Amino acid sequence: MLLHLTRLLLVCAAVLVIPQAAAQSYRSEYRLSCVLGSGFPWGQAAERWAELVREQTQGRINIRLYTGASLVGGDQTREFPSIQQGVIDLAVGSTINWSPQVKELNLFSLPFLLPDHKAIDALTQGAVGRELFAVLEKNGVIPLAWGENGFRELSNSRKPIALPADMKGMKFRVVGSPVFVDIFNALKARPMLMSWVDAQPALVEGVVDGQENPLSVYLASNMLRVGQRYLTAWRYVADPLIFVVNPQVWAGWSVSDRQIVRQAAQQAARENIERARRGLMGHDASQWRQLEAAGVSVTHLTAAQRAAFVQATRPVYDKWRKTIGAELVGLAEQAIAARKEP
Ligand code: X2X
Repeated sequence: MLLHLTRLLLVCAAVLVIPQAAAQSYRSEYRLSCVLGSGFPWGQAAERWAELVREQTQGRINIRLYTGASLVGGDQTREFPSIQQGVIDLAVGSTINWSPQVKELNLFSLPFLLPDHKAIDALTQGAVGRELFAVLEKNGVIPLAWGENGFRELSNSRKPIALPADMKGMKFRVVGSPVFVDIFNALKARPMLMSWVDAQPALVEGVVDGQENPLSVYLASNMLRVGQRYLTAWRYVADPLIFVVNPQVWAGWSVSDRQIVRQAAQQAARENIERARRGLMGHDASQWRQLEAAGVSVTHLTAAQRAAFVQATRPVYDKWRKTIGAELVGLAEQAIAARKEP
C-alpha cells in the first residue's frame, strides 16, 4: 500500500514537474529572420507576428526581429540551413530564397505558371500547399502559414521592354535559385545572382541594368531614385512567404503557447496578403497610378507579347518540372485550372 502511494506521489510529482521543466527551457529572446524591414509588407508581417505572440503569451515568448537577413550576413540563400541548424529560431521567408535547398519550392518560380492571385491561393491554400508544408517538415522546420511578397515585375534603367528581344544582352540582378539564371538566359539577357544587400549598390552604380521584384518592393525602396525608370508588368513568377519555426524551439514551448504562435502566424499572414495585394488590382490600381504619376514608364503586355515570353521560357519550365517533381507540378496545374477566375 505504502509502495503504491509512493509511486502515485512520484507520478504526480512528475506530472507537475514536467511542464515546469519545459517552461524553464523558454529563452529570454528568440531570433526572427526576415529579408526586408518594416517599410515593406513583408517586414510588417514579421513585426506583426512578433507583436501578436508577445502580447498573447504575456511576454513568455519574446521575439526579436532581424531584418536584412543579418543573421546570415545578408546572404538570404543561407537562411534556410540556418533555421535548420537553430542559428535562426523563426523566420518569415520567401520561397525564392529557400528554393536552393528545398527544390520543390521552385514551383512558384516556374515562368508564367501563375496567371493571377487566385492561382497563388489555389496552390498555397490547397493540396499543393499541404504537400509543400509536409516537404518542409521533412526538411526540419515547422511551417505555420503562407504569406506573400508578391508577383515579380521587371524594371530597368534603359528602355521599355515589351518582348524578349528587348532584353537581349541586358544585365539583370536575380536571386535565389538557378531557375532564374535559366529564365534570363532563355530570354538572352545576362542574369547576375546577388543578394538584396548587394543589389542596392549594383543598381546605384549601374553594375546591372535592371532587376525584378514586386511593385511594393520597387516603391518602398524607391527604385526610381536609382534610375529604374522602366517597368514591365509581366507577372512572370510570384514569391509566397512562409512563416516557420525551428523544431527544437517549437518543442520547448507548451502546447497552448504553440497554438498561440500558430494562430498569430496565420493572422499576420492574412493581414500580410491583404496588404501585399492592395492597390494592384482592378478596382484599386493605386500603386500603378502612383508609379505613373512619379514618372515611371509602365509597359503592360498585350496577350501576344505575353505569349512571346511564355514561349521563350517554355524550355525552362519543362526542365524545371522534372527538378521540382512532375507529380507536384501536375497537381499545381490542375489546381490552377480548377480555380475560380477573379
Ligand atoms: O532579394 C529580393 O529580391 C527579395 C527581397 O525580393 C527576396 O528576398 C526574394
